[in-house]
Amino acid sequence: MTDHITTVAGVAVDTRHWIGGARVASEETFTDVSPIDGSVLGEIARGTATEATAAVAAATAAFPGWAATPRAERARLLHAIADGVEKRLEEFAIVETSDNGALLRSHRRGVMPRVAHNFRFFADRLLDLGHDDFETRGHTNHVSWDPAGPCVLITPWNAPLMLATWKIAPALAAGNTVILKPAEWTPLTASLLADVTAEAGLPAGVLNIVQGYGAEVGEALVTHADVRRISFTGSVPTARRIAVAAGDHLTPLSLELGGKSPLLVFADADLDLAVDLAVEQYDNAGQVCLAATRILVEETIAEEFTRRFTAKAAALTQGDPRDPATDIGPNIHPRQVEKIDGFVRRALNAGARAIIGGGPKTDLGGLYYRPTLLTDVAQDSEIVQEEVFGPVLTLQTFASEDEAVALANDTRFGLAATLATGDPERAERVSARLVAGTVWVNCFFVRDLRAPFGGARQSGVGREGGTWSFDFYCDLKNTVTAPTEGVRH
Ligand code: TXE
Repeated sequence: MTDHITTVAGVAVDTRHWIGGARVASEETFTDVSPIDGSVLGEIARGTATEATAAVAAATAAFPGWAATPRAERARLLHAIADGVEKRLEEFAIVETSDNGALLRSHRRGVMPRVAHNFRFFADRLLDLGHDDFETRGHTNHVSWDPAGPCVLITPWNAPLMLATWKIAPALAAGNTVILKPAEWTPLTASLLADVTAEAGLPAGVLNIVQGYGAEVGEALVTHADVRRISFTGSVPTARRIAVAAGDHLTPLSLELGGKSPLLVFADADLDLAVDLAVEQYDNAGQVCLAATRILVEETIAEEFTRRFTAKAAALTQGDPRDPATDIGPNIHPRQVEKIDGFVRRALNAGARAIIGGGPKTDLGGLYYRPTLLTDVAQDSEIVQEEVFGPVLTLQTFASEDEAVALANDTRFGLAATLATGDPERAERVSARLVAGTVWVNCFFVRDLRAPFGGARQSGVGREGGTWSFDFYCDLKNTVTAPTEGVRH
């Protein structure tokens, strides 16, 4: 590493913040380590309240100009950013894989194209955003979508750039300026994005990125008086702290949090499809907020389901996420693996039985956890109620549709639910009764940016996606104009 540039898989990445269109260093740094092999990827600028204040000041200064930029020009710039991401897609993909350990093939085929699509979608959506005009006793009501101001976006490590751009794109499209704080375990692709936005011609201060720890720089951002929106994806305990901090200035919040989503498999389901859906929950080594980690199977087919699931899961390959043959890579950090293993150990001690897995895959080094399926678990036990965020699923059975729905909804979360059934009427009946922000019927992870996204209960507050993103990132204004001639009321 020289002059604040580190080289990751041949790609040069700046390790400093990006504030007001310039690279800014901090006195201190933190070490970014790859979960693939523990190698050091770089020494990253460790932000404090000083950098947080500077970033909010830059975003505040840039706001009037960006807010006044015509929609068509904002949209053009967002498309130019998407072009830049597509041009450097391979670099984004390999740097993200090095940093968070998710599969390179997923980053290439799915995630990074989606990052570009985030910009394109919200650029086009902005142009479609209508104005609502109506009349009241001869007066005109004109409803406009006004930009809100500087937005703080705080993102996690499980899908770093995907989740960051899913917030950045609508915030910028709406005419706001942004301060992004990426997760400290995955700082790199955000820094590459800063380069792309500069190349695309985004004006200085419209997008700012500060690196560092939540308690240090994150806290300083969410308590700042000039911030007009906070959007956060992460854990429930951190969300609580952010909500309390945001309360000081009553800053509007959008919170996308964890889940403990169910997969309901009815006896009338296509069993092979149901098994595929269940095995898919090990994707990204289980580090997916939407993952259906509680498998609920109708008791008459439980034995056959388990037999087929075990065979299918046994065929999964664990290893280096850069290898195209790998299905499951490492988990993100030793602390996470310890946490995952703690959940599993306590469940086993409480009487659970591991149908597969049940511990780390030690021959691959410390960060790989064996895909695990636990049964004989009580509904009120920790393993059924708490988010593990690793490749750990539980299996429970039900005797009736009512029992299935009751088990599915017996959780403090409500992010998503998946059901496998061959009966469309049952699908309709059951979906209507499930408490969840998204319900998938005979499918999983089909996501359209036009749809509202978010969670019920402690899985979140508010919805983003499509027009709902603009609802959140805009201050809606109604201007009422009296007729030029006529009555006053
Ligand atoms: O999350 P945190 P962690 C869940 C998952 C995981 C657990 C812990 O169960 O095991 O959370 O992960 C920033 N003010 N999810 O500890 O702390 C932090 O720097 C402002 C589910 O990594 O929520 C990072 O950028 N910001 C989730 C971001 O918050 C603060 C994805 C997320 O970190 C802050 C990730 C503070 N006081 C974890 N403290 C999902 N919904 O997908 C921390 N941060």
